[in-house]
Amino acid sequence: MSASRIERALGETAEAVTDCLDRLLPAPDGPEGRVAEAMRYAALSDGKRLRPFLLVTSTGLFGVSGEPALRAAAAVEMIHAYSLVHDDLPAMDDDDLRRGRPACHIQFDEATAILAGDALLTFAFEVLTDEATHGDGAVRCALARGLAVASGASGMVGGQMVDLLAAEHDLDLDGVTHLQNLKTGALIAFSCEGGAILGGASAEQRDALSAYGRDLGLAFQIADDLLDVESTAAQLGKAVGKDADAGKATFVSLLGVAGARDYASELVARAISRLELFDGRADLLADVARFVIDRRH
Ligand code: GRG
Repeated sequence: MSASRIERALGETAEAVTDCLDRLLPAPDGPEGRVAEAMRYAALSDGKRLRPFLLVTSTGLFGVSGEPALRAAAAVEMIHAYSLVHDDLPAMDDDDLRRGRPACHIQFDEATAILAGDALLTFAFEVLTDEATHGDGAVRCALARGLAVASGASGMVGGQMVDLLAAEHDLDLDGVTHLQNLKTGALIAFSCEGGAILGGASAEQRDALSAYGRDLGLAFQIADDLLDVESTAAQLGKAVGKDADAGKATFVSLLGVAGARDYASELVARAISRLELFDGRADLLADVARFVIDRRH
């Protein structure tokens, strides 16, 4: 599949998931309406919707599509949007620009941004545990548990903690890999495994998708590090070069540009090899893995 076809597939899912988010997110109403406004500002802004694409495409492998897949994908994107809102706060990365426009705390204010992040986090679980996502309570419970583990102290939040301390710790390759597996990788891996849960996959299929997601998550982060040194803020719609300025180790600082690129390609090849048991039916996941390291934003 050519780059433009995978871009088109990503675009179609992005549109459907954004439409689902728009339908699900509360409309601003009453004295508390400002938090709904900030939630919508953060979640409906232009993102690649990579995690929703992974979830919808993985679910599709098992013949499940439509509203259940879109709702689960929207829940994952809510968690991602919350993490970006909180990451941009002055107490964390202190960034003014996100997705090419003012960060949530600049557009609103810090307290509103904290509340909007909190509300996106909790609303994700409200959506996931609703019967409209899946009729079987055990499936809803497995989805909620998986997303909680990926987002919490042993996943994304834990990774953010390591990241905040990284400037003082001189991390080596194992240290940076651990940080990024938690901070970025866990949610990407869940996006793939969540599709297996929602689709009723076998344990073997679920493990394969989870392993694919872990390799892809790391490759995605290496590509992000490469974009960070090779692009401008205007191209990415967010600040660049902050890790280097803060003296934090990255895959690029540890391996060099060529070494990081080679490592990302190796991870993508390994990710794709995890899909062999789907006999060619997971071609779209193979294509998106290649796209992740070739992307320009
Ligand atoms: C505050 C709990 C908490 C966590 C923050 C994910 C994260 C942890 C911070 C984001 C900071 C960052 C730039 C991480 C690098 C990789 C990454 C997650 C980039 C943003 O994801 P994309 O490229 O963004 O998928 P879009 O805007 O396309 O959705």
